[in-house]
Amino acid sequence: MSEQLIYKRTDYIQADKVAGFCPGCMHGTVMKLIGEVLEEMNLVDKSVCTLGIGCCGLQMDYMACDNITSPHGRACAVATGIKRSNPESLVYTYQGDGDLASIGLAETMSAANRGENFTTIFINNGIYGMTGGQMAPTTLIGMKATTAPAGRNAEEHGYPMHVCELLDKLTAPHFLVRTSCNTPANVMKTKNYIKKAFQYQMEGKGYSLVEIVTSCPTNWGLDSLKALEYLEEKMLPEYPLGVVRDLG
Ligand SMILES: Cc1ncc(C[n+]2csc(CCOP(=O)(O)OP(=O)(O)O)c2C)c(N)n1
Ligand code: SF4
Repeated sequence: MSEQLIYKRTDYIQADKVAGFCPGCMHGTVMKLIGEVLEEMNLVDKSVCTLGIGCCGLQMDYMACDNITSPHGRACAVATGIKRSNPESLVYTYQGDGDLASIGLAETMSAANRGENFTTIFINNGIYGMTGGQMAPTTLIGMKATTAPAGRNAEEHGYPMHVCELLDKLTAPHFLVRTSCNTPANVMKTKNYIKKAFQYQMEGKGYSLVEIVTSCPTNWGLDSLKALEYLEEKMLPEYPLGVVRDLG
């Protein structure tokens, strides 16, 4: 009987690597989706990832495509240089919310405002993951962080930042969407959004950002399943899913 291949690991992930992300972390899921999209589009060898600093940057240990780790927050500036000097490459940044929306907000806004022709994959887990749970711009009101042990309060810390909606105030961005990987259906949607963003880039249509609302069970102090519940009950009402802008 001949064998039928029904699933194979994406070539974008090095064959000998086992993911070291915490149980329940969605970085690994998103990484797999990016790999599947690049493979389906035949772009693995043409892709360049500019990584932010944080757990998002751990991807460099696993991926089998060109990548560069940017100084903290500067992934969009680095991607600008790479894409402008290699316009035929598929260039994307992969950044957490501390990296993209805190120390890197200026670079993110400026690249989006210039309509740079690359894609940002933005992992919004509401907290600084790698450094142990400090408050991020996306931390929810009432959510505990090591720098807000009583929970974020608006008076002292301001409000959770909605990156897609902020960028939607700019003229240039082509595609802005917020998605999640909390259910199989949303995993598939996320894959399709990443593919759409990459397609737009290859058609030269300008800046796109795919925000993915994810969990950080370790720094949320929850097990994987409870973290999923928290994501659905608390994160998604604050960060509603859907297309914010699609210029087609
Ligand atoms: C200039 C600079 N400041 C601070 C740090 C310390 N630092 C490393 S990762 C990080 C936060 C990362 O959080 P996030 O972007 O949310 O990514 P995650 O770990 O959740 O994927 C910080 C503050 C650094 N590496 N460089
Ligand atoms: S600390 Fe959080 S973001 Fe980092 S690998 Fe663990 S669960 Fe993922």
